[in-house]
Amino acid sequence: CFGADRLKYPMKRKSWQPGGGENAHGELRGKDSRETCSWDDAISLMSQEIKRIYDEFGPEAVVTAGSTGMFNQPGVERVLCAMGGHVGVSDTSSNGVDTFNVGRLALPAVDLGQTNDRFDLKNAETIVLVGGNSVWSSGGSTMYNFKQAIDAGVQFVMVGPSFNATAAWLNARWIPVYPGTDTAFLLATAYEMIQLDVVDQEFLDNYCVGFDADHMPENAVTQENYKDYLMGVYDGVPKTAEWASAICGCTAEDIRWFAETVGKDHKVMLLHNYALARCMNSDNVPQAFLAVGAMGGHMGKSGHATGGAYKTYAGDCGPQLVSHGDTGISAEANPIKLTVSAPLLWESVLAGEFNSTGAAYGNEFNAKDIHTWDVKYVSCDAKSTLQNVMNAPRGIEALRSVDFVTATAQFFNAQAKYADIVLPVTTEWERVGGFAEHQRSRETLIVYTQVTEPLYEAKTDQEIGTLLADALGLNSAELWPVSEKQQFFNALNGATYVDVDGESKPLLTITDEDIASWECEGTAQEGVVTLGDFLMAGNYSIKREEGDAYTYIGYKDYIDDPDANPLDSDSGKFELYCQYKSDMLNSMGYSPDGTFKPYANYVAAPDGLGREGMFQGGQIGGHPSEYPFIVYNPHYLRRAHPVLDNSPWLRETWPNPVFLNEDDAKAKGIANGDTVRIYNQHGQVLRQASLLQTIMPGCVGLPHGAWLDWDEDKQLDRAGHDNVLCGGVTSGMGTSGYNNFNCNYELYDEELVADCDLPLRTVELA
Ligand SMILES: Nc1nc2c(c(=O)[nH]1)N[C@H]1C(S)=C(S)[C@@H](COP(=O)(O)OP(=O)(O)OC[C@H]3O[C@@H](n4cnc5c(=O)[nH]c(N)nc54)[C@H](O)[C@@H]3O)O[C@H]1N2
Ligand SMILES: Nc1nc2c(c(=O)[nH]1)N[C@H]1C(S)=C(S)[C@@H](COP(=O)(O)OP(=O)(O)OC[C@H]3O[C@@H](n4cnc5c(=O)[nH]c(N)nc54)[C@H](O)[C@@H]3O)O[C@H]1N2
Ligand SMILES: [Mo]
Repeated sequence: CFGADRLKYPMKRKSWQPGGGENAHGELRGKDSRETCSWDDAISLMSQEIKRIYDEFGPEAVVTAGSTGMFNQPGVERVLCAMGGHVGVSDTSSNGVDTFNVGRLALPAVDLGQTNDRFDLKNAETIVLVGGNSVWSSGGSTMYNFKQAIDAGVQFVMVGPSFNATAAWLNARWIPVYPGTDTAFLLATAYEMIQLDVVDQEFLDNYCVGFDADHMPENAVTQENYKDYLMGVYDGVPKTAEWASAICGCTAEDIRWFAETVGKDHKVMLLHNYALARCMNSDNVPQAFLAVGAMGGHMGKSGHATGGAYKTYAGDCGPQLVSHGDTGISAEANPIKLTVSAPLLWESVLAGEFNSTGAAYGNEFNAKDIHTWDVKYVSCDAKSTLQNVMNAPRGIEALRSVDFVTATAQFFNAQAKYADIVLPVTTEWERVGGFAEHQRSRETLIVYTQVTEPLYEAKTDQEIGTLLADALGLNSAELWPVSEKQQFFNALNGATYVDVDGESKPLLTITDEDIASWECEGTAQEGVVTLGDFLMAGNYSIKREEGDAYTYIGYKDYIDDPDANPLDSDSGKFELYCQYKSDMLNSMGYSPDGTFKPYANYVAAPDGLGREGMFQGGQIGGHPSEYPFIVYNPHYLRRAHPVLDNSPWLRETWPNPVFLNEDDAKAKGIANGDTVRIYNQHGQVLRQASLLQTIMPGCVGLPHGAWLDWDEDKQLDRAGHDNVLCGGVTSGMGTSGYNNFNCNYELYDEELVADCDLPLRTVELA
């Protein structure tokens, strides 16, 4: 907030003029100097250009990748919706392929709260983390909760490409698997569970469909079942430990040990994060994961769980116990229903056509549904699009090809650097208040309030939107009928908690004097904490104790009485054969017809191809490969995506190296601290090497979110921007598969300045 590099004034790119075409000098985006301008001038230029573009080309020439801002959708996006809409960018980012599969498949996903409450962790014998690195990526008391389990003697297992900080802290047994190969690992686990006779047949018969020929769902259009697939009946390939070992890189012994460990005679919690779902062709991983959990009978009972572990919800699930109320203002609907799939965004802008798969949350699935478009305006609003969307080098070209680019920003980040008009937006500290939505738990509500007046000339999203709407002749009072203060007050007034009888009650005691002093409208009420105390404390936590009424065991209702509490799937049961899943995935058109079966089948990835051979030394599918390594992107402690990556203190505390397997790197003559060029067919980046024995041979860990530092001449990124190596490739249901791109690396003859010693990224003024 107070950083010396904070953006202070609205700015215009020097060579840009409204009117499009030549006037835009798009080719100078990212190179040009800047002029500061007044808010009046910035808004006037912006509204003039927006009006021209909507009048001449209509809403389909406008793309915006906005997300929810403070309370609601960000200001510029709201205005664009009122102007007639824009093409949206659909992305499942965090959850990868898991987003779709939940629900109809009745999959255990963390968002649905289907694993157990934190107090139950210690009742397991073994807790398996398939991916996950809570030490770096979960806020709150996640590691404290896991500590309770360690103290109770629970054994942890980590499945994934690195023995990361979390695995080390948990003293976990590590089963190394290459990124994007979890489906193969889980298929072999299932096969070996059958061989070892540790399958809970009763659970499968009562709660699942599709495991064997005798328990098929009514809507099945084939006779194929999961068990016969595992045995190799359909493709002649039994999914043995040896078969999977060649794909995922762990030993067959590891897989058999794992199969025994997660068998029906043990109390096991199977927890996954989403890194394994953020891989190309990982579409079947949710169902393969579900199947192992079901075969072990690990649902609905204390000490057993199968589901997600993510952010502050890792190891702590159940319905939300304390929540804020509505703000009284809802998102402006976007009249344009077309969306472009994020991995294909930049290539589609350049190509002049895109498919509208609505991959994230829509219902129209078809990559062959091609639309032509001629993008004139890209608005970056509350999203780090040029950072977080795949294929950044093409992103730069795409941005240079359009008439107009705008960004709201707090610092001179990638979006701001390539934009024509940059509007300084406030941080959380400069606004009336709000709630932490992502780093909380089911039992805590975190609130923040204003600590400083807006710095320099920064404005809130609502203020920006209001100015823009007025300049465009829209009715801003209709777009924002509620003030920001009143919105915050409404959310406080409507805050609730769940009492021990399961009843929802007002959280805050609010008096008539409170209402008068806030100068807001509201209702006086009796709660369990006063408004003043709540705001002073900054949070409210439900008091919890062992065995209390809030204790939650995922799927308990269903397991106790499946007829009375059917699941959301078509059959009402866990679908190890799910007709909807394969019909949906095959209809998307990103993969050859029939690629996906109704059960979890193994599908090799398009780019992160052929680990089969790599394991045996640089061979892919039996052929030597130019890119024999796999790069994945751990979310990094120093920042939240790119946010805060500009802080010199954080840079000093956590340098941003590339993590390499020590033996691999030494074989290439690379030592700790050496500059390494990491490259593939999509791009190249530089980073200092950090050599570890705790990352699998063949793997490269390139931390997610480093601020783009693009060298135009050499066409490489010095900061190690991850989306330079993640090309615009997609698969399956069209999600972003960040974690399994092939790459190679070599020693590079250039000394890199440590990130913390680089000058602050401030604006060059003309
Ligand atoms: N400090 C910080 N915290 C964050 C974030 C941040 O940027 N910075 N981002 C937040 C957000 S939005 C998210 S989505 C979460 C993400 O946080 P996490 O869900 O923890 O995801 P990652 O960091 O991508 O991956 C964690 C670990 O999974 C393993 N892994 C990677 N690929 C695979 C795979 O294919 N299979 C298996 N089995 N394991 C794999 C790697 O060992 C990696 O270290 O973090 C959140 N928290
Ligand atoms: N290669 C690769 N790419 C990835 C990932 C990966 O692992 N590898 N992870 C993916 C994941 S899991 C996620 S969730 C996405 C995240 O991608 P994004 O949703 O783009 O996340 P942020 O970078 O947090 O973007 C938020 C932006 O909004 C700004 N901002 C914050 N508050 C406000 C506000 O109130 N108003 C306005 N106007 N702006 C505000 C911030 O400064 C920041 O620039 O990235 C994805 N991209
Ligand atoms: Mo995420």
